[in-house]
Amino acid sequence: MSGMTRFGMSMEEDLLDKFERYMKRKGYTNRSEAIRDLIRDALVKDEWDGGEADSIGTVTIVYDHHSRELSSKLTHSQHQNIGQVVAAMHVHVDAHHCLEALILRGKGRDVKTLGDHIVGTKGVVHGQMTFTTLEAIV
Ligand code: NI
Repeated sequence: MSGMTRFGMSMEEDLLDKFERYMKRKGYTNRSEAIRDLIRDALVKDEWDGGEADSIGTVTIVYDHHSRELSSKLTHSQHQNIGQVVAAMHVHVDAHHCLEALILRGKGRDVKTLGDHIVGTKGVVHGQMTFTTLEAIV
């Protein structure tokens, strides 16, 4: 990490009030740290969109395991992309539902394509993906 540089910033009062409330809700006590986190988030998103950077995506899905075809499709997707699925955790949530948390790694574009495919598989009750890249933030 490089040294810190100070810089001034101007902002409308209304916007600052909203930002202060956002910081309080998120538990920030330091305005600079809150702004740094927002900038890191924007840079990660930008790199992700660029598609080439080494990226890590976390995909969480919930599905009904009674649908054999769905379980089989989801397992098939993971085996077909074995190099990109670096970890998988399966939790039996209740009598019907399973939750899977998958860690995907590869070029941003490829990770996003696979994650979107898994989340969008018909029968997935809920799914979401978060992502990060090291190049943008370290
Ligand atoms: Ni299960």
